[in-house]
Amino acid sequence: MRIERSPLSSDCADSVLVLATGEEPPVTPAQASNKPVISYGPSRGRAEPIRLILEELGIEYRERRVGSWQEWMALKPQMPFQQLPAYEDGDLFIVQSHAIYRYLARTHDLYGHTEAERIDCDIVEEALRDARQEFWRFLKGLLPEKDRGLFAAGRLTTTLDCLEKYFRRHSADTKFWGGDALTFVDLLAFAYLDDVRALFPETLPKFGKLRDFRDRIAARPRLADYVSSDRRPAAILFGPDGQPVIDPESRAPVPSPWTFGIE
Ligand SMILES: N[C@@H](CCC(=O)N[C@@H](CS)C(=O)NCC(=O)O)C(=O)O
Repeated sequence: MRIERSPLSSDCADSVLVLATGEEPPVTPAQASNKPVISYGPSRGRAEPIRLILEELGIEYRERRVGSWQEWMALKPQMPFQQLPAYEDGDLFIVQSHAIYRYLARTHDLYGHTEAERIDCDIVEEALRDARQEFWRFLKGLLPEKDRGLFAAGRLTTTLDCLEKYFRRHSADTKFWGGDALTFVDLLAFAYLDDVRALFPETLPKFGKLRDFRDRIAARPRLADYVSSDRRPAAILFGPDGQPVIDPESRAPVPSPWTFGIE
């Protein structure tokens, strides 16, 4: 976690936008207020669990969705690791997606109540980091098995099988991944499983406990509202050709193609 003066809330942010668009961006009521800001591209990607945590908590936020190469090239050198997402709230400025998730979890009672639950959260967080990375690498065409069917029957099935066995290791009636109550890893798991639902709708139902978990989280009132709203990006990420990979059930506008994304 880094705590320092935020580069995004300074005048730099406006100058970046001016550079990208050639005109002064309008100051919206949200920008004038004191809400946390998520900076990322116009896709779900690594920012989605941040959105899901804030939505579940009912915390209003605003987003800076970097939507062009020029805008990103202007912002990139200002980022400590030249990457996004970034999260800022007042004087707090955090980069590295998992540092952001854990910060929000620690400060909003979403990190388990016992050491055993926190260890479980950490294990599941790492397993989901691997699962999401593998999924993104397939979508980017970076895995040897570029064929959809091969991926679904191979790595995806193995990963979902491991996750399901881990999920139900204590009891077939498990409701959450990190104890008896919601934690941030449930929202991380939802982000992953919902992407699987969107792009491999025939595969997720083969893992009934995971499918039921996804459906239960999607039905939580605040998340149900978010998932069906146009606040949620339609694009899961941007493919190797720069085209957005779209959730067919999304109601949000489809972003323009460009190459910002996950390696
Ligand atoms: N470890 C970092 C990885 C961040 C990362 O790879 N960000 C990508 C988008 S998902 C990015 O900024 N790509 C654009 C670039 O590297 O120019 C995290 O978890 O935040």
